[in-house]
Amino acid sequence: MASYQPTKNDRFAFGLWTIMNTGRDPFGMETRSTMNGLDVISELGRRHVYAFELHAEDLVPADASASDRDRILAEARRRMADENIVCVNCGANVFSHPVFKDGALTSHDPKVRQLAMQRYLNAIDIGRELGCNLCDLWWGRDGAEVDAAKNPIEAYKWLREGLNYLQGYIDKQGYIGHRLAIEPKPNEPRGDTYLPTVGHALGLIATLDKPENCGLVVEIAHSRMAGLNAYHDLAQPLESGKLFGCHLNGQKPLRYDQDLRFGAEDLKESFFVVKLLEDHMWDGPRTFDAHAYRTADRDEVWDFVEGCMRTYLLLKEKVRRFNADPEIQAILKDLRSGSAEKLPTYEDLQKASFDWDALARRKLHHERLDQLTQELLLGVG
Ligand code: GLO
Ligand code: MG
Repeated sequence: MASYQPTKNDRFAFGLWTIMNTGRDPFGMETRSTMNGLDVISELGRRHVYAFELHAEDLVPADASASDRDRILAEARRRMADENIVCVNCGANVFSHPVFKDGALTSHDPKVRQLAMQRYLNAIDIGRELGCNLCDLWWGRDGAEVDAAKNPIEAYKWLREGLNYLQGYIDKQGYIGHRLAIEPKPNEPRGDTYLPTVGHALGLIATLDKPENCGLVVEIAHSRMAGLNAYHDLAQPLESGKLFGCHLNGQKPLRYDQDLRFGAEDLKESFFVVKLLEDHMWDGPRTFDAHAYRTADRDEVWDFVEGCMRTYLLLKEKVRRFNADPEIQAILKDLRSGSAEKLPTYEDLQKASFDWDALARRKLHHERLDQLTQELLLGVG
């Protein structure tokens, strides 16, 4: 019987920023105090969370002196060791400060582009010092509202140039195993973001100097914001070895970025997301990138943390039952019979005759299969 109690082996992770979130939104001020990044590391570790992600600036302010930086990082490492929690991604905050108001890597101003790259170099260094090997780039401000002002062709060139430049730094420093990832998002805070979806990001990655060293962090809410199927969006990079990270949360489709607790919206899709990661034994961290509701106080943020992990474990147990359910498995076996058949030669295929009517009459049992899935999720199966 599953206990639904998280353990370090579940490889759950949270972004530091998710716990530090104060409930502020575009129309309202904070509803709870923030938390120091170091304390977040300790609190997550105590709650059996395996890892954390961060923007370097969540821990080390951009204007920190060299000695403050070193002191903070030493303290972070001490807390990580005390609570047995690791760091799995360190990116940069190149979206909050007004200097990035019209983009970071794609700003028209070369000084702003350089500043953004300096922040990313800093994030790679800090990530290294915290023992992680990923720099996830979520370029919140790299996009546009006024198309008259910006040229997307130029923007894509600058993104490629920026990624190649960062890769050059990783190579020059000899940071073996350190990788880059793009986290696509269709909009918000910009009206339109460059590289809005998984497919767009994969397309750009293929044109990099070292495409093998750049992958994706897929956030399921971002797929839903674009009206896409998050399960499918995760599957494509997973299939091609490009899934370097995932951000799990809840989101109503085609809306502003809601960052709801994992599973709080669209349980069925969340189930298939868990099924995908578990069935394929994806070995990366299950990172939650969401916030407690604005109505939550500081204590309730921990309810949100527990809720994300518990829902994942509940869905994982449903996956186990789905995979063990005789009726479901019999339908799947029938559906897939023959599906691994190899392609014939061109000559054989050209000569082959097909029984169109029999093929079209084949029973697929989708009604029954989906109902069984539904019942399982509703606690009947
Ligand atoms: C915002 C993004 C953001 C990124 C983070 C990664 O919508 O999801 O939270 O995941 O900046 O470093
Ligand atoms: Mg994210």
